[in-house]
Amino acid sequence: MELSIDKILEQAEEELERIEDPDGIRKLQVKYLGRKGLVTQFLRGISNLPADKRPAAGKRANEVKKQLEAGFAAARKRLEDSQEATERLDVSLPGRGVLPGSLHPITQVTREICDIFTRMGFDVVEGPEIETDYYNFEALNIPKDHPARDMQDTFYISENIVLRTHTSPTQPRVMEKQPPPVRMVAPGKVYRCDSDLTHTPMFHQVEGLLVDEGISFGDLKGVLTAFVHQMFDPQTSLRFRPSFFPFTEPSAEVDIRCVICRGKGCRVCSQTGWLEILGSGMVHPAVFENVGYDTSKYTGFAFGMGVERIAMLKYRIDDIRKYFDNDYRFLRQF
Ligand code: 2NL
Repeated sequence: MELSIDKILEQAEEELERIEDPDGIRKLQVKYLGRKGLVTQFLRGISNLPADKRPAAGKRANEVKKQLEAGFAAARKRLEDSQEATERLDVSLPGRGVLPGSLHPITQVTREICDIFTRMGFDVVEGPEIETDYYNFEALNIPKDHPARDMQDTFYISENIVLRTHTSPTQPRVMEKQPPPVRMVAPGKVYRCDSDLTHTPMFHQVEGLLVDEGISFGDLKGVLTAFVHQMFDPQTSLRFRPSFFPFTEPSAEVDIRCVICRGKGCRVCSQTGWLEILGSGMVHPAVFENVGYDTSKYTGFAFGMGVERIAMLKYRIDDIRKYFDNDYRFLRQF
């Protein structure tokens, strides 16, 4: 008998205390109470003891066996209880709140712009972001040597396919399909090979077009003034400044009194007191000829604006990249 039965008990209890998984309990049980287990072997060895020692040894061994069996059962229960405690569902806990989503500020401003024109009778039309050279440039009277056509400025997919650089190609697509009158705005994403503090390679525009008999520059001024007064403040002053676009003649850029300094001059308006917010003009007759409109009967005006720029002025954001970071702390404010 290498180990007295009490030594075996002491060792087993020590090991049992350190057990942390059911598998460990099973192994211990085999080690002590299995067919070749230490307690079992001790019991078998009793017959080799002197006759007068056998009864006491047998009695003690059976006590130890019972005590160990109880110990294993207790250890199993201890493990089960702690597992249950970690897995148990506390139905009294308050639920996890669902954060309400909201539209991206650029989406909100795009819709606000379109809504103002919708109330004036314009339709909202969306066109493809992947365009042909024809609709993006040719139909709009942008000549082959125009700098906007440069690989440096335009994303070319192939020789004749580009990522649209403005939403204007939507307009000849519409005009080709329907005779005047046309009143439409074209919102959407546009792409230019440009990325720095004030330019992102993708940004958003809303362009507008109105064609009918007898449309004049006065109509352009009236519609764009109504737009500015609804988008910003009804008191906002506007200024129409001569400009040039290949697709309009005459062309005008529209400035508004600086919303930050109200005309005194500040960093945002580069001390001029004015902010440029959109480009516009009377549709060039070459554009009408390209879509088969009778230039002796119809005239029209068109305009285009950058949504990020309008949104920056409206919400006084000083860095265009904030619209593209998708930082929840920024977005939740809208
Ligand atoms: C700007 C200037 C402009 C147009 C866009 C247009 C479209 C057709 C015919 C004539 Cl189909 N013009 N669009 C006209 C003037 C200016 O955009 O600064 N955009 C951000």
